[in-house]
Amino acid sequence: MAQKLKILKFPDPKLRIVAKKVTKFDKSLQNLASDMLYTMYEENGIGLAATQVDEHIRLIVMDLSDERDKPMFFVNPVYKILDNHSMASFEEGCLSIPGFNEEITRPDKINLTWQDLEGNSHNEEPEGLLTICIQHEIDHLEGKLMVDYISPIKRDRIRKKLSK
Ligand code: K1U
Ligand code: ZN
Repeated sequence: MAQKLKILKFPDPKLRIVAKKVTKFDKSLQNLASDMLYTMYEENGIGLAATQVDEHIRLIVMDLSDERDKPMFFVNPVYKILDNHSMASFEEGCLSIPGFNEEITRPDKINLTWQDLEGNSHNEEPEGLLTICIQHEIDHLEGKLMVDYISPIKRDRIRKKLSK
């Protein structure tokens, strides 16, 4: 039975830890992925990185479907920005920064490599929201947050609001 995990909130310093590569594709990895997916659904999110639940390994869960029945798991994801990319803006949210949405500009064409929960390798050029969401989630694994893309003044205002 999956469990709901606590999501770290900005400005918790643990959100700045750089996640380690996954080397063991075992039952405990599957259990964590299943708890993260349950937590993401409970919080109405479309993605969640292990860093956000205080687990510092390179694991991401996602579901971009309207029916919330197409879970995706990304282990050790890496992306390269394609030469023919443009920059595109999207109003992003973050479960670690509740009540805050911001237009973030990111490259719109990437090549993505990852492993699944069994350790099999995959490579794809994703489209649409997946391109945006995976960059947001990989930022979490690097200890980077949406607020790092905005002005220090605005970031400080959010920090004060969420520290109360
Ligand atoms: O990683 C997270 O904090 C989850 C985050 C993922 C995300 C949303 C939007 C753009 C990039 C990454 C969320 O799920 S926020 C909540 C949400 O469901 C949502 C917010 C804005 C647009 C679409 C969905
Ligand atoms: Zn986030």
